[in-house]
Parts: sequence; C-alpha cells; structure tokens
Amino acid sequence: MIKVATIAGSDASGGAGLEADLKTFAEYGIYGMAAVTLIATMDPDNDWAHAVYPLDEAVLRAQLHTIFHGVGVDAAKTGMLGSPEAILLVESFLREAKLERYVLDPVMVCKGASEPLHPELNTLLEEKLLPLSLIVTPNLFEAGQLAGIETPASIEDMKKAAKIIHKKGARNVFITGGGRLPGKTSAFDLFYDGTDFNQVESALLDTIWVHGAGCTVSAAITAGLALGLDPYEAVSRAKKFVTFNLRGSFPLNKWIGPGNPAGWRKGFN
Ligand code: PXL
Repeated sequence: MIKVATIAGSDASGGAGLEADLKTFAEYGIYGMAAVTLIATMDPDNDWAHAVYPLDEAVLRAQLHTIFHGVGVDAAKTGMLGSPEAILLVESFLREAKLERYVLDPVMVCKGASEPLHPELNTLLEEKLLPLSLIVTPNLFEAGQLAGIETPASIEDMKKAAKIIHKKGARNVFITGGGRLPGKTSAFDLFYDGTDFNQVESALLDTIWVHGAGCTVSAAITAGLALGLDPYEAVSRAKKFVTFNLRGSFPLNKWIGPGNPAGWRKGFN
C-alpha cells in the first residue's frame, strides 16, 4: 500500500487543511495519515471569523514519531504550520527520513485575506523547508512573498518569481492562480523545473466556491508523486483533479463553499 502524510492544520469546516488532503488521498486510492499542527475554527455567530488554536510542540512531535518511525511514508506534504517550532520539527523529521517526495504548500493566507497570517514564519519556511521540497506550490500572493517581489501581475512576473524561488532551493516550482491575472480567460498554472517553463491550462470556472482548492492541489500532487509520477506528470494530473473538484463545488453555508472531493470520480462537467 502506498502511504502518504499531510502535516497541516485542521479546518473544522472540512473543506481545506488536512481534511481536504485526506479526502484527496482517498480519491487517489492511497493510504493517508495526518499530523495536526493547529486547529482552525470559524464562528457562525461572528461572520465566520477564523480562530487558530496551535497544538503543543510535543503533540506534533509525537504524531510525527508515529508517522515517520512507526509507519513510514512514500511522500508527504506540509500545509499550515503555524509556529517556528513546527517548522523546525518538520525539518528535522524530513531530513532524518531523507524524504525525496516532499511537497511544500506555503500557506500564508486563507482565501479572502490579503495579509500573511504569520509573516515572521515566512523567512524560516524559506530557509528550512524550501530547500527540502521537491515541489513548492505557492499561489500568486505566496509566490511574491517567497520571491521577495510584488505579487505577480503578469506571466512574466510569475516566471521571475519562479526563477527566484527555484534559486532559493525548491527543485520544482508550481505557481497557481494564473487565471486571476488581469484579462485572463483561462485558468493556468506555471510549472518550472529550473530549465523549462510549462503552462498547465484549464477552462476558467464560473464559481466563487473555491475553499480548499490550494490544499487539494498540493495533496493531489503529493499523491501523484507517491504513485510514481514525475513532478510534471503529478502537477498535470493534480490540475485535472482540482478542476473536476471545483466543477462540483457547492456552498456549505452563506460564507463558504468547498470543492467536491468526489468530483473526479463522479465526472462533474
Ligand atoms: O486554504 C488555506 C487553509 C489551510 N489550512 C487550514 C485552513 C485554511 C483556510 O481556511 O483552515 C487549516
């Protein structure tokens, strides 16, 4: 059995974070495990305001011990880490395991927010985890932050960011959200392996219910790598997976709507 782990926050509403990751792993037919870094809750009595409850370092360490030493993994991803301690712990487990297939989703914002959640963590993420990643999956905003430039506003900016991020140590860079660039009529993401740029395209979907899309993409990439796909194949399949996922997206309540985890299987179109 192929085994993968997500090291991420729990989204109590189920659409993003480790919940999205585990649902994605299940759709890929592989065995998923989760180390919880923090718990995110949303308040229906206060306009769905987010609160974040970090877990103790010892709790994260014990989970990583279970997963890495008690089971073993073919691939892993990280999502929201939430503290410097969590970043350093993850670094030490990844290094010790010499894990080749590690996907870094540099989650800095939840959808709708434009300020980084933990700006002080970004430098540490860059120094400690970026060089260990086989693929890093920033959205436009996160790509700008990682590269130390303005949020990309053109394909050329995206390429510039990808080059800088690659130089900082990520072996492959997959910048998502090209469909949000001004004037764009297709949803494209940019893949850079240090030599070539590839645009991965799909139709621009007419939905506002996109909660958890970033988590789902990076989980799908991780699953693809675990199944033996090469990085470009893994991102291409993940792009198709998330497109089906978003074609089946729906409102969960008046504030939020996730993709449909079974979108691929059910063939939403
Ligand atoms: O989509 C980013 C994200 C990642 N991880 C957790 C979240 C969210 C956004 O809500 O709650 C745990």
